[in-house]
Amino acid sequence: MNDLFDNLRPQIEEIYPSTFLLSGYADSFVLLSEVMRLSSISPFRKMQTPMGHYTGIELTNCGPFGWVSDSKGYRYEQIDPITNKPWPEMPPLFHQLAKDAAKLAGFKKFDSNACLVNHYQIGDKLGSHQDKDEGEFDSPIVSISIGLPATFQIFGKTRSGVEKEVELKDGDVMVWGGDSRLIYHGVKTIKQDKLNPKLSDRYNITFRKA
Ligand code: MD3
Ligand code: FE
Repeated sequence: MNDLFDNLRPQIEEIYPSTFLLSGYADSFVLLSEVMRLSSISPFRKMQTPMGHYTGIELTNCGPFGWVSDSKGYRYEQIDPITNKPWPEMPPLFHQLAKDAAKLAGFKKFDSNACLVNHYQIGDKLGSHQDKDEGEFDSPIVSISIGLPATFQIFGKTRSGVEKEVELKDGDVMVWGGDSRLIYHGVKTIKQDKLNPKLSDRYNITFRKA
């Protein structure tokens, strides 16, 4: 039935097998102020890849485990290599938001222990890759987009050949799990938003079980 409360329920759509988009689910204003506070403790930094290149995107982490990359490879660390201190605590609001979004997508009891924050500026992109540095692949991944829109690309089981493109807007939340946990994915070059020409940044927060 098309009742009055339909537009109060989160809009959830399975856009690819085991890949759920919750449009506008998150309040980016509150999340962004938390991101700014976290990055005053563990600053945004460019990571060195094992190949010796630097990524364009800057990142930081919060929670027990943080994703790092250097000449020795990709891994999760409990100590921030810049501050030599533990990563800042994951805000309870973040942890609960990830848990609630996962539940809406059908993943019960998602207890994330790693929260990665990526910072993109106009011109930045993220090439096709898999997320496979986690200890287990049974838990889903939850991602929240803030700021400039981005085109998210799903390549599927192989590195090339785009199977699906999704526009991720401010406040959108995506949840992956099950069969899609190990798909190749990436983010197309971030462009200026014609509707909002002063907007210059995109942040993406991802929650994982390391
Ligand atoms: C699909 N970040 O940090 S988040 C990453 O927008 C990453 O910053 C992108 O890919 C970003 O690794 C996309 C969405 C995402 C994260 C993990 C996935 C999509 C995924 C794992 C499997 C499949
Ligand atoms: Fe990824």
